[in-house]
Amino acid sequence: NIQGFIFDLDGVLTDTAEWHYRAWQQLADEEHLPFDRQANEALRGVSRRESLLLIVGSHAYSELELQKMMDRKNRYYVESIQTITDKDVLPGALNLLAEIRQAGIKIAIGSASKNAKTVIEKLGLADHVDAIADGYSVEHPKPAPDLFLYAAHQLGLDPAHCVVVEDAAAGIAAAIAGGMWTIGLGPADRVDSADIVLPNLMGIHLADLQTKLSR
Ligand code: B16
Ligand code: MG
Repeated sequence: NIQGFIFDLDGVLTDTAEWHYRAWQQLADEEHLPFDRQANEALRGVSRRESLLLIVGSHAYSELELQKMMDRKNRYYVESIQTITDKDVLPGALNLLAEIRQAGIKIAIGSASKNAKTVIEKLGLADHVDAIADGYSVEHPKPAPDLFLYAAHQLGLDPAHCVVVEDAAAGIAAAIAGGMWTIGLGPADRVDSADIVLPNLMGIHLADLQTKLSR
């Protein structure tokens, strides 16, 4: 039986992916590195450093240059998320969070982002969750299980009693590696290793998820 839900942030509770994309695109354009929406798909749920390494490819940059580029991308991104409000919570998410809390089940957010706390505050979700694991919480990013194990630990729960809700292949892999149940959001080819695959959280009820996960 499920005692805790761990929600990814970007792509699950809100759509900051577009802002991440635009910030990377601006950086790539300035650096004359080839990049587009298609290439951006590989960056979904991937940490800032890993994302940059995917964009620069085999181009040689020093560690200092990489650091400066990461800082620059983050400045563009942070500037764009200032306008986030509670209207940017994705459809169905708030209702599901309320049902979970009502049922006495614990809730954590497990996001690779170092900006997760800011985004959660701006979305008005801080009071809806019991714990936050973010880009500062652990050393090894998804697909390592560390972030979700940290979140389960923060909730005081056995990972086997937790379910992770994710939109990224790296996130589903991380949850499976951590011995957790998985709900994948998005096209099946991206999250098909999840226990349950859904297009998004719209119209999704806790009872339906519990039934499917107990089978
Ligand atoms: P930051 P998630 C991830 O958030 C994003 O999906 C990914 O695009 C981003 O690169 C990563 O956070 C790091 O974000 O640069 O703000 O630290 O999906 O794990 O909530
Ligand atoms: Mg995500």
